[in-house]
Amino acid sequence: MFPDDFLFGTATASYQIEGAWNLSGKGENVWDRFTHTSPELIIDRSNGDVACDSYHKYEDDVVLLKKMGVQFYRFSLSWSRILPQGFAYKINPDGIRYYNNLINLLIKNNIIPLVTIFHWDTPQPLEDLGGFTNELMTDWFEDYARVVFENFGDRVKLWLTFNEPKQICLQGYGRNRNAPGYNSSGIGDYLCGHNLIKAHAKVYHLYDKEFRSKQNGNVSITIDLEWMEPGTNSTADREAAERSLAFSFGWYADPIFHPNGDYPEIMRKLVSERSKREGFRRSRLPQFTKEEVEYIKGTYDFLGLNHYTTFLGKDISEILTDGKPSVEKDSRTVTWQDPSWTASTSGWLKVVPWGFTKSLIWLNNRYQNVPIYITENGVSDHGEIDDQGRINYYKHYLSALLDAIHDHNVSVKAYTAWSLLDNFEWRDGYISRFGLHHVDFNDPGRKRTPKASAEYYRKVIAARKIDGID
Ligand code: PNW
Repeated sequence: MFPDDFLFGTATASYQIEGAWNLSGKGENVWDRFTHTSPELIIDRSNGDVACDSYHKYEDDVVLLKKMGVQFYRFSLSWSRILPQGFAYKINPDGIRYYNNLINLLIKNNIIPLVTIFHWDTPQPLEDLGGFTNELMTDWFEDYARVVFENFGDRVKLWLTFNEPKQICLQGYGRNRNAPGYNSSGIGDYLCGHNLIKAHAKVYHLYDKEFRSKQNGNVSITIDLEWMEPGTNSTADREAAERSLAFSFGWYADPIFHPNGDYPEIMRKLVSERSKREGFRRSRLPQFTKEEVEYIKGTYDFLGLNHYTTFLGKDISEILTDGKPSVEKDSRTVTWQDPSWTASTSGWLKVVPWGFTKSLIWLNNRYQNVPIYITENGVSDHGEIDDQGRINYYKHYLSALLDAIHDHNVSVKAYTAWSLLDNFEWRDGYISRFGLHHVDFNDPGRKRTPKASAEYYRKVIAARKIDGID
């Protein structure tokens, strides 16, 4: 059984579902720009111009949520819909109205809104000034967050500042996989991370200072964790797997959630050493001042976790300094996945339920029993309505979650299935489908059809257990 106060929900993100990319006053964001100028980087050359058209069909979405019986709905705000230029001098009333309508309808239906303030869609005018490589982004993000708290904070009590900083920085600034498409591995990605962590802390303090006493909500950040299992039992590989977790999850989580604050020590040491060998005059990993470490530490009310899959990790002890720097080289590990693990349509996503239990135990130890909200978990396929593979995935991952709760005392408070709808899956366009509901992207009405997994999830939520449900 799931604990009595455990919450079930599902999630989406603005660029992936809303469409209406240039309607009702919305400004251009980096995903608009990226998909319009580099369609060849998207598998099916598609974009989010219309997507699920949830800008016009949010009422239908709420009906689907209601039917599944979820207790909360996680969605994200489009910064450029609210502030078309990115800066807070010009607020778009239609953008505010859209989110007010959605929030009010959710509340009327007894569904708690869990709001992600930023899920990857930076306003283009801010990206033109460097985006997350510009330290002023911390101010611009704070200004945006103030508008958001002022307009929605009377009803929204659960906030996430950022979704998956690691993906934003590694894929967006390090290796040109996601918008905005910088290619600055081992430099731009660290710089992005540095500013993003500061922006998060600033917004947490803003909430504390100006909003918490009246609004009484909870604020955190969502970080994704891919479990790292040692590739062999050797000490070197066991240390490598641990190092890889420090370089992936610890990078973002330690400064905020670890009692010592700051980046993991091993990360500071290895990046600094390698930078020196490469001829850099200073570490490619920026440093927090003592004051900043204290300012950032503890800026959370819970931990938001996205978890999908597991990798194997292996030590590479030789220190090559040829070619481009990279976070992976800095961490002195290589990672891969076991070809025998069940695949999905996402290249990186293999079905490994035990990795979920191990992740949660690891988090519980490292971050001292922090309350955890699972803010994403799910699997991709080709969009079958009878999606037995997805049911199987949820069944086994939920079971792995229950193991963590009951056998290892991990304090998990909520679970979010990604995603409510088939949607624009970033570089995978509309080819990889994560939805509990099928969306017909050839239909101008974007017809939604519940998959078998939606019915399965409904039953799990109603019974609050997984045994005996199929
Ligand atoms: C997440 N990885 O991205 C995002 O938050 C969602 O917007 C997205 O649709 C969903 O997962 C499915 O892709 C991730 O390589 C992308 O481990 C890649 C990884 C993890 C999460």
